[in-house]
Amino acid sequence: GPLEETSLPLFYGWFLLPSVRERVKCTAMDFLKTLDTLEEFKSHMADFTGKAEKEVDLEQYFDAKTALHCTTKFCDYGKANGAKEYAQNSAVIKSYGSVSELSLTALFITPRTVGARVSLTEEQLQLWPADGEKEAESAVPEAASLPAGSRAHVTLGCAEGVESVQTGVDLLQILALQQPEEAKEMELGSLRYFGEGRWMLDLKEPIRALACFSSFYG
Ligand code: 2AM
Repeated sequence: GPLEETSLPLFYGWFLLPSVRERVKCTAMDFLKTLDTLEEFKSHMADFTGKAEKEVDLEQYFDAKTALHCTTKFCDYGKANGAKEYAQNSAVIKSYGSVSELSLTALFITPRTVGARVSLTEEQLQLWPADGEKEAESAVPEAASLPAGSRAHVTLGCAEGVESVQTGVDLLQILALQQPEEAKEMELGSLRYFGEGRWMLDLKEPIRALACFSSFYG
């Protein structure tokens, strides 16, 4: 009936607690500011602008997100594949409303998105959907062969006209590439360029972010 159809959320995920949200946003802003001034980044500016000489202000380039979260299952109010099964999963029911610590281990940017990579614990992986990576196979053919949880991330910002679902795709794309040996050591960690405007900063100190496992109806 109609009640059943509307009882599933838009998505499930871990929602960063308000106190950590600001800290994560500040770190992301620092990252963008630093990147913007790096000669290495400037030499690949055309990836973002299409023109070699044109400058880009990364803080303006991305539309920052406010309600920071790490999506586990996109249910689309029940229309998505496996939504109902996910909602009925005993681990999901048991963990609903509980707070755990997310480990943000890297920051990445592409001409489309900026995000933080989340490294899930074994316990957190119980809440990760079986098709989490495979779903992105049409965009990233190697996705299905990456370890479960590879797609886990927090979307920090999107370029104009880009939907946030792109962030996980961008992350999987970076992970599917061979990691370049050359890295720039920075205060926050090691920065690597993956071509086509894709950069990843592996954090020396992961950001530990408390988050509540819950769902969003919109
Ligand atoms: P995100 O997880 O990269 O931020 C509402 O749109 C939320 O669900 C967003 O957080 C978004 O991306 C995520 N989302 C939207 N469509 C999705 C999809 N097809 N698969 C996985 N996550 C999706």
